[in-house]
Amino acid sequence: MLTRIAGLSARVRGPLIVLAVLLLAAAGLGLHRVLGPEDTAAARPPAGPRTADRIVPAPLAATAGPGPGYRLSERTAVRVGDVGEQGAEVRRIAEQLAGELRRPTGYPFKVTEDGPADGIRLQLDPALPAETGAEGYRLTSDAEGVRITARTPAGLYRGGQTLRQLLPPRIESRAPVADGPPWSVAAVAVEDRPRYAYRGAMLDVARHFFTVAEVEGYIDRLALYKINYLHLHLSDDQGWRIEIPGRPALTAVGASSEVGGTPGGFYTAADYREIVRYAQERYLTVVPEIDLPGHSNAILASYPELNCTGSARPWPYTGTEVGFSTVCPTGEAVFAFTGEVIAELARLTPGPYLHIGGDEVRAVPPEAYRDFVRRVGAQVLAAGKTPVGWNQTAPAAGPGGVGLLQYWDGKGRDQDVRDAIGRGVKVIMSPAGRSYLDMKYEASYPLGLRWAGTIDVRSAYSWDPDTLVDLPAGSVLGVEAPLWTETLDTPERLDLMLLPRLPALAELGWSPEAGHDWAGFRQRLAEEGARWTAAGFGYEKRSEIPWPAR
Ligand code: TNX
Repeated sequence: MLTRIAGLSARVRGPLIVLAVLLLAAAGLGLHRVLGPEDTAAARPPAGPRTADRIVPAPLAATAGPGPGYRLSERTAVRVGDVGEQGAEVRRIAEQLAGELRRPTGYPFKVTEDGPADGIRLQLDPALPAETGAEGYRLTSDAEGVRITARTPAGLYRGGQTLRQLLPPRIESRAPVADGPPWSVAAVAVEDRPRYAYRGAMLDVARHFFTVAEVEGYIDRLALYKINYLHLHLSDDQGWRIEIPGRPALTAVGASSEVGGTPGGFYTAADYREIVRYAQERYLTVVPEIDLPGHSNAILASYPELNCTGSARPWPYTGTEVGFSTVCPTGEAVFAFTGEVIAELARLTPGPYLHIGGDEVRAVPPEAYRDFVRRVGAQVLAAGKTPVGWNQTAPAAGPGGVGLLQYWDGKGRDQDVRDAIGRGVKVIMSPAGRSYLDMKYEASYPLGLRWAGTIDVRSAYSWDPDTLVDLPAGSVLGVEAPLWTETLDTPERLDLMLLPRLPALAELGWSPEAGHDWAGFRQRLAEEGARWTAAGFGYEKRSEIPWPAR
């Protein structure tokens, strides 16, 4: 008696669920309710088991099982099974999950290698089908417990995020929940893996600086939705945000300000390492970006000798214009500078990518621009990393140069991108009109910009990364949602732009295209509001989403 849920359209899925419930009820198997009107209309927070039909991003397949599911208790242990070579990491993931469950429930969640049969079990299983991949997992729950299996620790971690979503929203509370609901997981079998290998979010810490703790809070939000890359925009006209040995003016001068003239800030190497570590523990890879040759006024203010066009503005530059600055694209002093910066970033960054920007350069002729990007790209390759560039760098992309393009504006240059794909390059889709989380929800919205249009939740959700732009099949590595911060100066404001749109982008990146369905998505998203409130995350209560009345 199985009902495959994801992968079917809502039209087919709804009746199938109803049919399954009726058949199971008729068979006297006592299936828990799947989705009823009381879930959304309840005057009190939902207390019962949650079903797989509420997982965001939607899983590849979910099957509502018979029986009452599993209820967490004082006795629930987290077992890591036969741990093998990667045992320490599996144990760490188990400890992290146990820690998250302990806070609201107050239960001890002992992490053990054997122990009682019931409980939560995390098990590596190399015998799972190869298509499960590096991030796929299986999760099953019944009266005995919850089992997550995966081929890799990353898969176990992603499965753990699904388990959080299968519990009542108050499981996200950072403090003990008095009078908590029964902490129950519905009986379910989930089989899951991502559509795309790259599912990113970007934070612009250059226009406004955000502290390590604030960036870690941002990571918490991303991890819930199975985002696996965090792109940090570390330099721009208004500020430079990372310490580089031998280049003290970058931090003494370049980091001293931000948009609006407030003080700015920067990350020491230890700060940056801490962000990388925190991200890694949640299976996110940091992609640092130093934007060159444009967006470089903070560099020029710090080291004026890197300027040969007179493009610098007086320091500090606290406005929000773009495209005016450039480092000298042919100067040897500039390549010495980029070499030092790249070497340090490569040393501090365990991930495979370094982003070299390349957008909005007005002051450099195309040939000089292309040669500059190729040479900086070669420096990144020599440092052992793959250079990533905004789509303007397409003419410099291919073997020996930029290896991954981030598509954001197109602006009639799609052919350049197609040509680069012909040279073996892949693309991350960040179309500004769909994925830029700094765009306003609607024209009258107080925060954000409008140059790429307005983006409500529905339009953030309703596109296909493979087909929005005419690109050869198989060339899209994934999606990324950038959050530029010209108008966003506090973590509270970041939240208002991020939630509820980030989950829309996350679902485009993770879930099978065949299951995309706005009507179903907005229902699942509505349930996330209570989860964010419990976690202390702010969000914009857009009227497009049927938030339950509380
Ligand atoms: C365009 S996207 C930019 C940024 C701005 C952003 C604001 C890109 C590569 N360049 O410099 O912050 O628009 O939405």
